[in-house]
Amino acid sequence: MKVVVVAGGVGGARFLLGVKAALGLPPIGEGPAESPHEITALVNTGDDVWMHGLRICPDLDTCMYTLGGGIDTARGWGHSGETWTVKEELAAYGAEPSWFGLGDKDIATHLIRSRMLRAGYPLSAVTEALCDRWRPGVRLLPMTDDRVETHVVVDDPDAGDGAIDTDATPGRKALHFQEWWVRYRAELPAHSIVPVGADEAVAGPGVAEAIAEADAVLLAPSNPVVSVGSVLAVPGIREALRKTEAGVVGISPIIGGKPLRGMADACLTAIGVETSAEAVGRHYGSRQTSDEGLLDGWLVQSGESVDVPGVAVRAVPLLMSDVDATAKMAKAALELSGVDV
Ligand code: GDP
Ligand code: FO1
Ligand code: CA
Repeated sequence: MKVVVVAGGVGGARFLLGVKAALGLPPIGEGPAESPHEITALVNTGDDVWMHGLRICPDLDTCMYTLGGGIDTARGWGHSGETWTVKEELAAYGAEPSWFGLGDKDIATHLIRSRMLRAGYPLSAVTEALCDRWRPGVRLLPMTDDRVETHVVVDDPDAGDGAIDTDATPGRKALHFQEWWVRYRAELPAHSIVPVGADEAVAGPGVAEAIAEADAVLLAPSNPVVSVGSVLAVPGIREALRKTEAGVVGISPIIGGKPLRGMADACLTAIGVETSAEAVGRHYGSRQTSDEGLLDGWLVQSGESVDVPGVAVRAVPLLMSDVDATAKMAKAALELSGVDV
């Protein structure tokens, strides 16, 4: 069976562990060579950023390390058993940004990626090369090989400090998503969230084909704005999802009106969508009854009563507390999409 999963970082990666388990594959590492199943993740690259001359791809790395068995599970990003010597040395030089920490082991990944990108390899080829080591057992495809970076427009936090406005509106500033998310913990109200470069981007190699050939397409319980939303902003991807013969099913990252971790509520507020499973389902919309909609099915938490016109809604336990629970949830999503598991 060919399963395509649209994914961000932690929510996407943990969900992929469950999709693998639901198909009888080992959640971590590679499955048997002769497996009849092929899982492809279309991964958000809007979080990506250059720092200290290194290209960081947080969501791709979170998926790669999680599925390859190298993630720091408590943090949800970076390596397990990490050390921070380089970070401390950079701090001793006063090097900025000081609010973003790169671990020593993680830096090796960024060094290889940056060297390959500078040598002219596209991000998709670089990711494949990195996955030769980590063997995630899932084909990880960047949504695009082009540079797309999410920016967040806020009231300038340094206004009055002699700061120069970079945005056309006086007093406003566009921050890279990482600065808004990590430095300011999404506490600066966002006027807008923009995947800069997405309009001119082209879907990465294999992305459109994977969607067209899929038996099932799942939207992971990832951030609907800055993870799934960024993937959908790449021209052609939404259209491919609307056209595929596979059923398309989303899983709500919102339970009881709250995101499970992170600040997805701040992102939803910025685009005028309420933080509820129903509002996010309606935001994705129906493939059958709306012009731009994506969903045939929408999974929400047991006990929640949700109506999304034109979409089959099912309520099941949505807490990814361990791989077994996540596998049950992934199985429910696959069944709702119309395939037998
Ligand atoms: P990020 O890129 O690391 O922020 O991760 P994603 O965008 O892939 O996923 C973030 C989302 O995962 C958050 O909005 C959470 O609400 C959601 N999430 C995290 N854990 C769970 C869980 O156990 N169940 C569900 N349904 N959603 C979860
Ligand atoms: N998140 C943090 O909250 N603080 C950090 O210093 C930080 C460093 C970092 C380095 C590499 C990487 O791949 C991810 C990192 N993250 C960090 C997580 C990440 O930037 C965010 O959670 C997101 O991009 C949202 O998905
Ligand atoms: Ca992310």
